[in-house]
Amino acid sequence: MRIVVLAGGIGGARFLRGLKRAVTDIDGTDITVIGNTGDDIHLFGLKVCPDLDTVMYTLGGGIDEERGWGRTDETFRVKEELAAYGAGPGWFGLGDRDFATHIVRTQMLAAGYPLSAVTEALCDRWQPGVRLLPMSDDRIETHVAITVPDGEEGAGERRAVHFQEFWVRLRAAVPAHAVVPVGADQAKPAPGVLEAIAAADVILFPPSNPVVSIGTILAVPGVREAIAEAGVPVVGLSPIVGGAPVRGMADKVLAAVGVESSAAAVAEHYGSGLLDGWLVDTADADAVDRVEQAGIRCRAVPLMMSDPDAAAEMARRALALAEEVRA
Ligand code: FO1
Repeated sequence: MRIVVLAGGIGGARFLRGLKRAVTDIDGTDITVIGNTGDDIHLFGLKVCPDLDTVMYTLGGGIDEERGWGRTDETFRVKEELAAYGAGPGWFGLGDRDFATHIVRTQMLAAGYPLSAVTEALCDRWQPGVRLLPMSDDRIETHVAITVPDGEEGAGERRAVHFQEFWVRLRAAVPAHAVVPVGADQAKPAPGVLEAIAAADVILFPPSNPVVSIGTILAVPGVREAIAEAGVPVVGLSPIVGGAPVRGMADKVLAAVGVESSAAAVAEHYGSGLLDGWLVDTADADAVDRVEQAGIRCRAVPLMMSDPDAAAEMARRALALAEEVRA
């Protein structure tokens, strides 16, 4: 069975760890991950790809489990030295071991390799057990229109900031008025992306951020259409449980795009043209009817990824729903 998964950062990576565990005993199963690159940021002359690295490190065994991003057993001496020179920004925590990934990536990009080839080379070391494709080799950066907070120069004014500044420096604590994947409309899907979707037996939307992760991948021209026309079950898992995101700031960016923070509203946001099935948490069992009214098969199952076994069970339920929809 060929499985394609659109993945963002921490939630997507943890789901994938469960999915790998769930399918180990199913012969001939392979997983292709289409990773979000809208979170990418250029710092100190280096290209950092948070969502690709989080998937690669999590599945390759190098992730810092407690933070959910960056490398385990990390130190921050280079970061301290940069700060000593007044070389900003200081708010993004790049660790010494993590820097090696960005140096190798930037070196290869400068030598002319596309991001997809670079990602493949980095994965040679990590052996994530999935094929990890960036959604595009072209530069796409998610920017967020905010109101500058009090106490900052330009307080009260509207300004666009890089997603990482919104999420890491501002802790998503300011109103987000719009989310824009800058460059998406001129971008192309990376080599292999459309082919993987066309060859898939099932396509999964893990509990990643529906706006800045899954939404950004769907904003790459051709991707949404390819999924809608793939003719195979597309099943998603709600990142919203009981009206709040399990992790991160999905509620803030959902508001920016006018979507209520509920499991049902996210399913409706994706739409029945895209989604065939949707898993909500047992806490949202009352949402099942509304989702089914939207033409999307819906089941209520435990969706808290408390450990890899719980994530594996969620993956099994998603695959089971896909088979139910296929029938
Ligand atoms: N998230 C934080 O909340 N604080 C950080 O300092 C931070 C640093 C960082 C460095 C490398 C990396 O790959 C990810 C990092 N993240 C950090 C997480 C990142 O903001 C998120 O993983 C995504 O961009 C959202 O999924």
